[in-house]
Formats: sequence, structure tokens, C-alpha cells
Amino acid sequence: MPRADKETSHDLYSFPPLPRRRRLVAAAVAGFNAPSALARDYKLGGLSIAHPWARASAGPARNGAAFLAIENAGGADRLIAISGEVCERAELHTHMMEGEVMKMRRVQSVEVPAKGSAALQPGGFHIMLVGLKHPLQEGERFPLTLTFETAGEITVEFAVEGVGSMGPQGGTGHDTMDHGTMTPAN
Ligand SMILES: [Cu+2]
Repeated sequence: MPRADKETSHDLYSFPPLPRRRRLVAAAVAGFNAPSALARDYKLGGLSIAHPWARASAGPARNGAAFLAIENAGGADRLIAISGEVCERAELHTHMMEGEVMKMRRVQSVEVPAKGSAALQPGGFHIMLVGLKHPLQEGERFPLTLTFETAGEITVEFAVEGVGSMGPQGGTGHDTMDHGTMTPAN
């Protein structure tokens, strides 16, 4: 079991050994531009927001995770806030290794470099949907409003994909990173 501390014990879960992790990351990168029937892309200034999606809830889970990819044709920007009716609050999280344990940590923003890209994807940055008002069902869609420091606000629709989904490329069925077993923060 991972070491638990008071601040982040709700964020703890096991992570697969490194070789598998590398493969997942490689697959995610390869899939970055993959088309998807569910995807809808959005533009805001120089930003293109591709494939907003979330994982279906596992049972009555109260938290969920949502993902998207951002490409930036303009100057540096930062994703600084998320809001929506689907949950009590949405937070930006990342994953960090602490020893051999992967943990989630809240972050204040996600950098979107000039002429660069940022990916919110399983195993990395993600939007944590805290206190879901109902379990997310595969095939459902819900809106979230993204706030960028420079580009401003845009509301995008997230498509709910399967519980084990890893993203646009269809995924590997890896489910130990599911947020569904987490309990809400207090
Ligand atoms: Cu999280």
C-alpha cells in the first residue's frame, strides 16, 4: 500500500511498473492527433482544443477525470481554471512519482507553450471532477468552461468514453489509474 498522508490520501493509488508506463505514454503521444468519431475540436484565438473526453464512472464513484489536448499557434498561455455543473468543483491535477508510488497533486495551472502543445491525458495532467452530481455514463456529454490566462474562456463539450478508456487511440484497457475508487477530499 502507498504511504498515506492526510493531505493527499484520497489521491493515492498504485501505478504499474515502468516498462508498461513508458508504453502507455508512447501510445498516448502517438494518438495525440488521432481522429475520433466522438471528438469535436474547438478554437479560441491561437489555441486549438482537441478531443475533450472523460472516463465513465466506475459504479457510484463521486470523482471523475477529464482530458483534452491543446495546440497553440500563438504566444504562451496557461490553462488556469475549469468550471461546470457536472461536479461540485473541477481541479487541475498532475501525477508525480514519489519513490515508487504515483500520486496526484493539484496544480494551479497547465502551461501551454508558444507554438507548442499541452496534453491532459491519463497518467499526466488531468481535470479532476470532484463531487460528481451523477455517475458519468458512456456516450453522455457534458460541458465544462475552460479559462486561459490570455485567451480567455471557452465552453467545450466532453464526451464520456468507457471506464477503461485511455483516450483517442482506443486505449489499452489499463484500469489501475481509474479515479473511480477515490473518495472525495475533505
Ligand atoms: Cu486527479
